[in-house]
Amino acid sequence: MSQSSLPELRTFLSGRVPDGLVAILGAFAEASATLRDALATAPLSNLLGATGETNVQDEPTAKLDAYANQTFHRALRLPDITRLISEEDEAPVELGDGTYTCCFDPLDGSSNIGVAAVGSVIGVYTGFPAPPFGGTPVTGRQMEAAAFVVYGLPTMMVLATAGQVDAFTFDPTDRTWRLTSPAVRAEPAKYASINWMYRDRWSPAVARAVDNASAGLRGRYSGSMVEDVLRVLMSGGVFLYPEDSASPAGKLRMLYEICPIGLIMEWAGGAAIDGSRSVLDVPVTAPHQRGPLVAGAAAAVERYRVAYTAPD
Ligand code: AHM
Ligand code: MG
Repeated sequence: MSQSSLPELRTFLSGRVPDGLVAILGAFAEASATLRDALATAPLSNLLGATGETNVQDEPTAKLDAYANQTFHRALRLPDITRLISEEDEAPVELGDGTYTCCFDPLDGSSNIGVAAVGSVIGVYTGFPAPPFGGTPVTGRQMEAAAFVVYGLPTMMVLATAGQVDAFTFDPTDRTWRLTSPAVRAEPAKYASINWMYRDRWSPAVARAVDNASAGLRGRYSGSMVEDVLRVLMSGGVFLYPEDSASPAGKLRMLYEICPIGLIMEWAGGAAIDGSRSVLDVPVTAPHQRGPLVAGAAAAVERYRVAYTAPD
């Protein structure tokens, strides 16, 4: 049953952020709703499986990766957007001379397509250097907003605007996003979320930092960062994807995975670091730059930092 008394996303945003940003976040939300419908019926509509191609990162492209990328590209051709950077595109797509650069992961958690929750992530940046991107570094501090969606039941969007984090639930009866958790605060740690099967790949510093951060916590790991981060934020915990011998720089990407989660965590009173410093202070000089991520309850993240930076 629809709870139409709860504030709707565009009403919530209007007056709170500039009109251009209202349009961008509204378009992101609408595209996410379209993607949610496609995901809900994917096995019935021949949308599962691979396209047979690989993306810029040499990963096989799922049909839904391609569909999701197209959906966000269509939605985000807006006058206030200068360029779009997507996980699925080799190069930034230049649009015009607007204020914002939108960096997005159209479908996060691709290994879970058809079997478990997946999501979408966006970071909205200002002051991005003109192309070719690479000379002047960008940092996550340049974001004015960030959001991620988890296509589960319920389908939820966590949104960081104006220094605050709020969570919205998609209402399929009238296709609105309604504010269901205002002013979210990162809960004290209860869960640790990491791929423990990679322990043999960790350096001694990473191994002792993981142990220090996760001591006394319960384990939960889905393989979809968005789902794991939602749990960490709402139920309390720490999400970790450190660098390892297979991904020496880390696996996750700075602009459209790590930084948006970093902004959300910091504005919710939690923390997000690369091991020693906030992920929002890491200079980024390439669209698909990778990094390590340890994000969640401030005390657990601090336990990681202390052990990681201690002398061997
Ligand atoms: P993707 O954007 O291609 O889906 O990759 C990112 C995903 C994250 O959602 C998740 O945390 C991680 O990769 C899982 O990786 P692994 O299977 O190595 O644990
Ligand atoms: Mg991803």
